[in-house]
Amino acid sequence: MDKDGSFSEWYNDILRLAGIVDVRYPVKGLYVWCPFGFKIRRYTYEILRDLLDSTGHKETYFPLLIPEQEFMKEAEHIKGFQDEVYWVTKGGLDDLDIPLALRPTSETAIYPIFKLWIRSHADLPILVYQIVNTFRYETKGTKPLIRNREISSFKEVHTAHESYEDAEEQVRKATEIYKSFFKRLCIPILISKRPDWDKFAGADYTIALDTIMPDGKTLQIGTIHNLKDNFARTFGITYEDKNGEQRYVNQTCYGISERCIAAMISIHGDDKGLVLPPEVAPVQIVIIPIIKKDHELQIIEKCESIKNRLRTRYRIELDKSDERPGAKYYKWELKGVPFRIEIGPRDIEKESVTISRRDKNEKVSVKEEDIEGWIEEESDKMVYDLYNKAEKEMFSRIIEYDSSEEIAIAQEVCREDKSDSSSQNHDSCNTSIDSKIDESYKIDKINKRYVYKTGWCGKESCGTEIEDKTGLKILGEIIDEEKAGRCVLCGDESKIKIYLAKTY
Ligand code: 5CA
Ligand code: ZN
Repeated sequence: MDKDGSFSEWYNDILRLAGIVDVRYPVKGLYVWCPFGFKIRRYTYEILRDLLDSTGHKETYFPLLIPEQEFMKEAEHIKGFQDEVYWVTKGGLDDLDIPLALRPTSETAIYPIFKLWIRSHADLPILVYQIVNTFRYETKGTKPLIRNREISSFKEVHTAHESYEDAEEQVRKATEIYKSFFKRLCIPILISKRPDWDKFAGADYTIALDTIMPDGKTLQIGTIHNLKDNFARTFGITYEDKNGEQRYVNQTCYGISERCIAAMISIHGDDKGLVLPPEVAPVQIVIIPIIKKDHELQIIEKCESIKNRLRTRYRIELDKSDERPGAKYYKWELKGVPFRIEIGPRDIEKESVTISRRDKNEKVSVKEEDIEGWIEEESDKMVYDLYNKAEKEMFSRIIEYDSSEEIAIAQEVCREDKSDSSSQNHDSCNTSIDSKIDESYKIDKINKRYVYKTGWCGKESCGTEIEDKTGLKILGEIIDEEKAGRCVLCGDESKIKIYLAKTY
């Protein structure tokens, strides 16, 4: 496998070879989770559940089917989703009286019930979530775990509050929760406020979390929406405040999908296969007996006894198959097992074992009685190292510019991209500026596919022209940044710093 050579080939290979998903299901955009992949999903979503449960969120379940009249209530929401909804129109041979939408997301399933649940300020805030499948008839190319038509692992939170300020506060809390979540997956993120034309359908504003994938394109791996009272007005969700007056609630919703697993696999994986943070690894330790003649029984016994000792604390496998040790290493490296313990005659003599860490190329001899302590410490170090490596890589791909000269370089990147058949719609970026760009600099840019940071005056007309000219997308206003600068297009003073990127 050659990750740097062709990322997209590497990605498809690893999904298959490591047993994450089977893409051969005969409906476009629907994928089968294989047993190993499903375990990664389980441990990953356990983190999410844990973070939500410990911050006052309650898990619920709302139905998959949404009656047409509820779905059609919120004008902006419909506009945003009408092209993506699957409809159920028949029950057996009969036409249904009321067509039913397969949820593309659950606002219109949940909010009519919020209306029934919420009476007074004492009922607020409400924070519920569900982890369900949703369906979106995606027309952009589908890609396993990244752009599904059945999103199998959609975690959606829906909240209701007394005031707009409370909703804003919830957006901040959600951002912190998502930061912790991605930190535990060792995924660095960029946080920005999406431009108005790119916000969630029906929202007041959208905060998005993106990460940079190995091919330099950004992937949106989470979004947090302040819905203001937009849906409350549509669905009539009111409460009686302390003075006995009826008021609309203010709402937020925020979601994460299996894209978090796509990002984790892509960012940490290498040419040997998966690299997984211990917390989500289905197998955390593998023991490999190094059998030498005459010692077989003794070695196997030692392996069994160490396994039994460790298995109360770790997900552990002992590989007693007939394969050669080299073949076993290869197999478990592909699966991203964080720690490999080898035990041979020499180790037994020394009352030690030989341990190696998946993300490092070294073997360490550890005293038998110290194994737990060592693993504990190295687990923390591994998480720290994985995160820092990924973050360093991410920052190395972000460059700041504020001249049109450098926009031209972005254009050049874009022009080169047109030769790669996967990209389309960038007809406006064919200006020739070869003479102005140093060749090696240009090639470096193209290979790394930079994300740009620049100024924007905030005018939509400038925004669309920046996108057109560069063939890149505005991710949004960078949160928590000094804002001074100039609009890269019109030169006006800019209040806003933005990221520009090629996106998934
Ligand atoms: N109701 C809101 C919050 S739950 C909502 O639906 N937001 S969303 O449309 O932005 O989706 C939430 C997240 O799901 C996105 O940020 C993105 O990471 C992920 N997502 C969206 N569409 C797909 C898809 N087709 N396949 C996989 N993941 C997706
Ligand atoms: Zn401008």
